[in-house]
Amino acid sequence: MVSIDDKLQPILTEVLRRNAGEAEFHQAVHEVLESLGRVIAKHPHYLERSLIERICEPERQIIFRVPWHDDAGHIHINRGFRVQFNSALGPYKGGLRFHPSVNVGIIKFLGFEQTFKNALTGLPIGGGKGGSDFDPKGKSENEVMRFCQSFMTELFRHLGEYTDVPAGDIGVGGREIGYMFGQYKRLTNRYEAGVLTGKGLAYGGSRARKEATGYGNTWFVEAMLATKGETFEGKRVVVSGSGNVAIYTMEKVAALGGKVIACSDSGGYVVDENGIDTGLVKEIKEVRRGRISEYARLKGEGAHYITGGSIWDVPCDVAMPSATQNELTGKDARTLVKNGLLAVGEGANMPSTPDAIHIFRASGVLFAPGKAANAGGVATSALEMQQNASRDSWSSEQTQTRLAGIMRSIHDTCAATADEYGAPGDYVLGANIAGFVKVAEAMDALGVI
Ligand code: NDP
Ligand code: 2IT
Repeated sequence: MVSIDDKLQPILTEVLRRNAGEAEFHQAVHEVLESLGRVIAKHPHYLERSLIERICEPERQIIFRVPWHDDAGHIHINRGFRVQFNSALGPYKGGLRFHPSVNVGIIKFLGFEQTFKNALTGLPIGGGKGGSDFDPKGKSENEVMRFCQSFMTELFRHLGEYTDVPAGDIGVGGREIGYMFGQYKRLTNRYEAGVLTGKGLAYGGSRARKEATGYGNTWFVEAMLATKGETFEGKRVVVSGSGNVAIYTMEKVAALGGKVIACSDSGGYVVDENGIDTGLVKEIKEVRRGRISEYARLKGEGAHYITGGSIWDVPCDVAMPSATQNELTGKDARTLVKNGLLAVGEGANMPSTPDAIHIFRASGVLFAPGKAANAGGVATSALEMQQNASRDSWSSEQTQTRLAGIMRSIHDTCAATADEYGAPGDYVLGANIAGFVKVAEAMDALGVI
């Protein structure tokens, strides 16, 4: 890891002490603090007014029991989380993750990142994140529904369109949001559409929300490539994952003339030199909830499935990690750079390890950090909240035009901030500083609360 400014070291030490064992949270805080040395040199009041310590401490952390019955009548106990990280800019906003790996450190890192990401969108949303160690894989529809209902039976008292507005993340898509919204409505006897986003179009969802994260990341990378006179046309692109973010990244990359040659899930990866057939991935993942291994069997010639090894061994011009945190290591980064990599767009949250980021930055690879590049999902969630508040429903074209404009503006803000702080082309520094300054200014104005 890169060292941080001496004046910030005691803050990091205290975060590590106070949040013992929460490795992912430590990593996320370290990365942001690394960028803030230049800010406190210019604006010492952020340090003097303890704004950095304050921003690292969540406003509220909720941990609760989630009991549910499986189809055979057995009782299971999962753990539910909601970390309400920062509400200086608006109601807490951020997804819910259902995955067996979920723990408080993971939710905290996600909530911390979300706070800066949401600030970068320019929309009035604070940061939060939640979820459970529940594993939706292999569960029946009824089991998923009962789990979602039990989860919401506790969480609902902490939510509200002016308080905290969750959405999806890993393991939580339209189906789960529907069950949770239904239970919230039943418990409160209110049709409070703006309490959750990522809703189905039939009951208050926004057009283009499902596509937003992947499309947004692709537009961000397109803008970054343009600074070097490059486009997606003819580029070989590798996208990890095959869930919501990955699918719509692949769709947009192909629409812009790129060729996606590989994608994955936690079992392995597929390579298709003819270009991944996004329609087939949607059929396997969105309809059948199957495994990516089925892709090679169904597609036939030109496609093969590989277990073991790393998807980042596949030579490409652009890498778009869209599965999970720390999925792209220093070793992977070295391989990618050796194979001629031009750009990285992080669709997932914190998918590159600190080592990997260091290698990309040192090699002159265009690198778009997740908190900027994948902000299109939450930005469109905020547009969903706007539509709900005005009891309106926008066309897909109108929503996508707003989203494209927001992604362009995030790109330009990161680039301009990096220039201002003497690090042209450093989107990590640009995103961390621009996000931090926006939140810190609002916190300062609101007093010591
Ligand atoms: P999905 O659940 O739709 O898909 C997740 C994909 O990543 C699946 O292919 C899954 O494989 C793979 N994956 C998940 N966990 C692991 C793991 N531990 N190891 C290997 N592969 C894994 O989630 P999303 O597409 O919504 O989310 C993907 C990433 O994007 C996450 O980091 C999320 O935080 C981030 N993100 C999501 C946004 C959204 O709007 N949904 C917005 C911004 C960021 P398998 O099915 O085998 O588990
Ligand atoms: O990480 C993220 O930005 C998300 N999972 C989306 C959050 C949201 O509230 O739409």
